[in-house]
Amino acid sequence: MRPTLPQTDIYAVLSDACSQGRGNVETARQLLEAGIKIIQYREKDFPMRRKYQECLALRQLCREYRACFIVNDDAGLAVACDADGLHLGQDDLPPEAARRVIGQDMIIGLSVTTPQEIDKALIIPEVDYLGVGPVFPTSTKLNAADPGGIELVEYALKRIGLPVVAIGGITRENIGSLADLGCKCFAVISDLVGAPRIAQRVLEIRTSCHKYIPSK
Ligand code: 3NM
Repeated sequence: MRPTLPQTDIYAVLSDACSQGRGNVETARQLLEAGIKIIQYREKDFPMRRKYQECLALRQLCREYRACFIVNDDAGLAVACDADGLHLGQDDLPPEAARRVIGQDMIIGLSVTTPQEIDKALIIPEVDYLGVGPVFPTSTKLNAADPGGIELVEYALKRIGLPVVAIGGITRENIGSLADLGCKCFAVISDLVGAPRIAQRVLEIRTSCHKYIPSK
């Protein structure tokens, strides 16, 4: 049976370039040790063999910590490393095609950047959660769409139907404005994996939305 996205606060997206030299596997280990329950692998420019090897190590770590492991973009890589989920952008394989590759037992997430894309995504049965953003300006994603602001997240939350993961420029300073809307899951790269001390940053981010989110 297809798993569901864990109901948790922080959705960590790894980035070797942001990781202060720790690398993805050590960063993930520290995130998992700090209680993070969703880890996404997103390295667009690495050679496939490197991606595969890192994903195998991350897959193993996520199993040990009972966390959900999601691969960005690449359905073949997701299958090869037995990921729990695949995250797709609007220019990747369409969710129905990706489902044929990955089978029924993997979560599919879809990035949406506008209200129109949200409406369309909500009627695609293969999609299990929405990545909504960028909410705020971000320099981490090249060619990111214009920020939709917290209004974009508010729109997605009001439509109901699928879990909403807010993404893009989210930091411990602005996360409260999203939590105020009732948003429960936040994908963070630079403010999380770029922190000098991961465990402390997880605590800081969680504290910023603590009264809304059960911290697990
Ligand atoms: N996807 P940071 S924004 C990977 O809007 C990604 O779909 C986005 O990085 C989207 O937390 C983004 O450092 C980058 O801003 C998020």
